[in-house]
Amino acid sequence: MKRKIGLIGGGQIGGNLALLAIQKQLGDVVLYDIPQAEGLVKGKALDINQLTAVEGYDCRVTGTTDWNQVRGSDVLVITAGVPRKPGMSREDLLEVNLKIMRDVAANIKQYCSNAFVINIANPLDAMVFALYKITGFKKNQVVGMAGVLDTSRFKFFVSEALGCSIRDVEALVLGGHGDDMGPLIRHAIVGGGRLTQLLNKEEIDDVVRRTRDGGAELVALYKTGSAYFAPAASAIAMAESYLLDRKRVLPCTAYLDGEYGIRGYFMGVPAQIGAGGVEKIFELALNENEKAEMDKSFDSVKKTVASVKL
Ligand code: A3D
Repeated sequence: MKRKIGLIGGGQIGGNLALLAIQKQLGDVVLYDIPQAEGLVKGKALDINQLTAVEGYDCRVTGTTDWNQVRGSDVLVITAGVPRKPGMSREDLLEVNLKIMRDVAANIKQYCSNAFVINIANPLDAMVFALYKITGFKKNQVVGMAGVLDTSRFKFFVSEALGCSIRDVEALVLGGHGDDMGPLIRHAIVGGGRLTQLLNKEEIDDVVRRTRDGGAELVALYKTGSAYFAPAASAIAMAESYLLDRKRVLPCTAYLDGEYGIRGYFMGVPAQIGAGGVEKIFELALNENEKAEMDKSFDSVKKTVASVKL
């Protein structure tokens, strides 16, 4: 039987998620949005369905404003929420997006109690915390997408700096999805060699700065919203690992229950995603500097989460 992928929010990222899910033939897609956006999701669904003949895809997209059609989804990806505009921080979105998350999470609880849920809406770490609390779902069933994207940006800037294939860059970004996210320089490997021996300090600082500002750089370019191609591809990698039980170890915003000395919060860490959802958290041996960076990032996450009134 085909799997069912529910996409909550049919805007820029939602539309790209639908397209990628069909191109990868992960299952049938339901693209949900509010009644004001009915034409948008019905249009995107029809448009994508009209390309299925080109490559012979057997999966289909349904655009809807009715939660009944989302019912029973195997995996959900949430993009319902407002994106940043130039000059805004992710935290500036908290109030407006929390209101949306209250509605979305209550419906998820009612219609999709067995789904694996991936949140993308910002501020990411606080929104996934709210989602977890409102649904009351198990800790392995709820996760946020940020680390795959931040890590992909990190790898891209490394490959650009070295002029080498991105395939041979191994790297990771830890921590919250904020301005103090932590690209792990010491753990970055290119073709078996350490990044620290391949680039000088200024070059590495530049890669780190561009990774941290990766989202803001796109907001400044787009002017009316934020990144959407790379965020969609990143969430699809997570959904795919769940649906196909790939057990990939991906940087995800996962619930920490003592790992990294943190309990009761969601933070970006390497996590194994398989049929059991978040099956395992990988704890890296961090040095003093890396621990300090993780703590700093955690302080920012705690501060935003403290403003989450459910
Ligand atoms: P956009 O194109 O505006 O789409 C958002 C959609 O959500 C719109 O179509 C809205 O109609 C819809 N929506 C609003 N309220 C509801 C509701 N109650 N139920 C269902 N749908 C609703 O935004 P986007 O797709 O560019 O971005 C979506 C979110 O992702 C924003 O919060 C961004 O900040 C966030 N984002 C996160 C990352 C991360 O890496 C974590 C990257 C890029 C964007």
